[in-house]
Amino acid sequence: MAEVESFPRMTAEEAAELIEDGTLVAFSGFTPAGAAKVVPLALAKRAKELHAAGQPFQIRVLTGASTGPSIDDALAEADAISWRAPYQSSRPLRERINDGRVAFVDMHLSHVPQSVLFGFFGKIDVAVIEANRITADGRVYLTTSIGASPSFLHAAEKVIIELNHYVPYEISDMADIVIPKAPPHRPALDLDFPLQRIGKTFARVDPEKIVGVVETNKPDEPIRFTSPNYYSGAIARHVVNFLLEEVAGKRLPKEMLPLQVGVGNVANAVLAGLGEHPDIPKYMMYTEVFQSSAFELMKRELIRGASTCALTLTPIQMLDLVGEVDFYAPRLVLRPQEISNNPALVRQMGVIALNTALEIDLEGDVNSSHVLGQKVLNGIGGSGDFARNAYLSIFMCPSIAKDGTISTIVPMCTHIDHTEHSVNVVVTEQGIADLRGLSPEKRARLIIEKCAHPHFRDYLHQYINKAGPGHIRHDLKKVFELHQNLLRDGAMLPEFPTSHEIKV
Ligand code: 0RQ
Repeated sequence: MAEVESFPRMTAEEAAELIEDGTLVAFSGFTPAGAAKVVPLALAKRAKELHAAGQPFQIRVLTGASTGPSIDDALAEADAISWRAPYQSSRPLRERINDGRVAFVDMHLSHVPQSVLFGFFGKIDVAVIEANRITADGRVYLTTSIGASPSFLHAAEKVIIELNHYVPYEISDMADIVIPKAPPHRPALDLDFPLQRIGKTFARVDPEKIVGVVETNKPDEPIRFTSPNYYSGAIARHVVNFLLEEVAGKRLPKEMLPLQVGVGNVANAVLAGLGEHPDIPKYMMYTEVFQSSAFELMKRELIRGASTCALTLTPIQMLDLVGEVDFYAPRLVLRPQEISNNPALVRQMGVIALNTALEIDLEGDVNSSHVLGQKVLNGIGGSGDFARNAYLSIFMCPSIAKDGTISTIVPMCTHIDHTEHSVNVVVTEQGIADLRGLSPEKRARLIIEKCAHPHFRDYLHQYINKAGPGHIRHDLKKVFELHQNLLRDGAMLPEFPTSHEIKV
């Protein structure tokens, strides 16, 4: 590889030696796609050895979004992370965030690159970025995600490249990379449809900053989804019927508008459910994660094309993608997260946003991130970038959680990621509540009737009946009674049937 000969090659262990205690390290990765893999593992090993010798070693970790286990699981288990942003989905890291050992900053994902550019995180000491090609003049071809890597490469003082030969060039050539300038010199983005290209297929780095190149040959770490079940199937059916009614009512064009679909089991299953319906037209996606169910729909030509920030696919799908690259390349564009999640572009293109909630309150506010308002699950991720600016913002979740001990429809959310102003439609397996144009009391009654589980409906109606008058009706003494019951008794309401008897 003539073009990389001028850069110092080294092992992952040698690269890890270049990273000092207390530094801010930016890793590539948006989901496990394109995440650095070998240097973080070597860093975790180094941290354990230093800790065993009684020496401190912790770094501050910045990424595009969640990562693979080699970053978050390994570094958290080695107690090597002191601070983390902007999103995570790692069990060991979550435990340390929630018991106060790791300081976590939960952020809108579109804000990450510009926060780097504006200097809001301070100096980025080192960027560790996966690429499959670099050139002597500083072109860096990224792999299965773009994330915030172009901005990390631009801002970091030192750069370590994980040169991953597993990822074929055809994938990096799907990239369309542009870094918007800082205001007041920031022109509008001239992007009118999802597959339009406005940038380059590579990111740029000052070659002088490259302190190490580590050669690897590794696939992305897999992500596992639970199989679609009764709940996700019913939610998908409600969403499909709703979209078809919108088309019939001419509130949506007949070819639909681009879809964004969030992360997790529910979103993945709902997307698969959309594909099953013969009347849903072939559509485009303007989304941040192109995950396995979307890939299957594209393979069947039900999705016409997708703009995304990451390809979060199974190893078999990745082989399929490369084997049929002539089919997929014209249909996929990989963008940096400040473009894939750009609020102005979401508004401009009229994206339909489908995101998942942990709990939804009677006004239509949504909690997507914090259990009982206290313990973070994953974070807000990109959901806010889309929900706030969507043509239609739809939130979905099963009406109950944890075998029915929890109602996801509650009088007031214990933490709010998306306010009632950013939520048009609420869906559970029970039904769909179209909140557009409704006053708070009407919204509350509709959410209870259409979306709450029957076991909780009487309680919720009584709550509203007895709440004090006002534009929004609440009883401040009882507003968190269900949550307090859960903490005290292990269930929001007593006498819920056991899971196999749940009436749905
Ligand atoms: O717990 O794992 O112990 O069984 O929460 O719930 O139903 O499997 O849902 O995998 O679809 O994830 C909101 C977390 C949903 C995800 C969330 C428990 C439940 C289960 C997970 P177990 P499910 P999903 C852009 C989009 C925010 C970021 C986002 C998410 C676990 O979608 O992180 O949208 N969204 N990004 O039992 C207590 C409740 C609960 C509850 C469910 N009310 N109280 N626990 N659970 N409801 C993409 C990116 O940003 C990259």
